[in-house]
Amino acid sequence: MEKSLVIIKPDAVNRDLIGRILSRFEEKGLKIAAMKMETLQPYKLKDHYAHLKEKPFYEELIKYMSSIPSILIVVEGKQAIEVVRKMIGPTQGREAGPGTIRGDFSVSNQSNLIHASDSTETAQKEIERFFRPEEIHEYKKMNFDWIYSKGEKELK
Ligand code: IDP
Ligand code: MG
Repeated sequence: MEKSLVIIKPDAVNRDLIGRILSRFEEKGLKIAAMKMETLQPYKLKDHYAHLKEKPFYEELIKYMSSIPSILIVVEGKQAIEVVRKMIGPTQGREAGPGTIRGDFSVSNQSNLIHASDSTETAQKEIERFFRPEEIHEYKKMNFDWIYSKGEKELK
């Protein structure tokens, strides 16, 4: 099944939103395959945000993201990458719709609480950037048969 990298960012940790954000993924029926707390080092963040190197907010972004610990999570489920991106909402907190994580808890374009992978390629790279293979867990959940129907078996 598909895996996505989620980061509960320093602003969410600071605002006591770890539990509420994590609950959303559990309630949706997604599986937590890995999870840890880490203060992200600038060298890793520079890799992670390489696509934004030329942006005027880049330095501030690296500073904010490395300021205090983040929660790193690998979320697993059928079409998890797209499902999670929909759950977090668009980048700009003020534009994110109610019901999305950013829409419900953020009014900022930078302090937007959460990161999630945006494609299959980036998800794989991002998971490898932040997790060692042995930190990712394969296990059977009791409620699995109630979360997907038999007909969805072929979905990745
Ligand atoms: P995403 O997190 O929704 O995928 P990206 O464009 O990949 O958005 O940007 C990564 C992060 O950079 C955002 O989540 C946000 O924290 C920050 N960011 C993006 N655009 C701006 C901006 O215009 N001003 C300040 N920070 C920004
Ligand atoms: Mg992005």
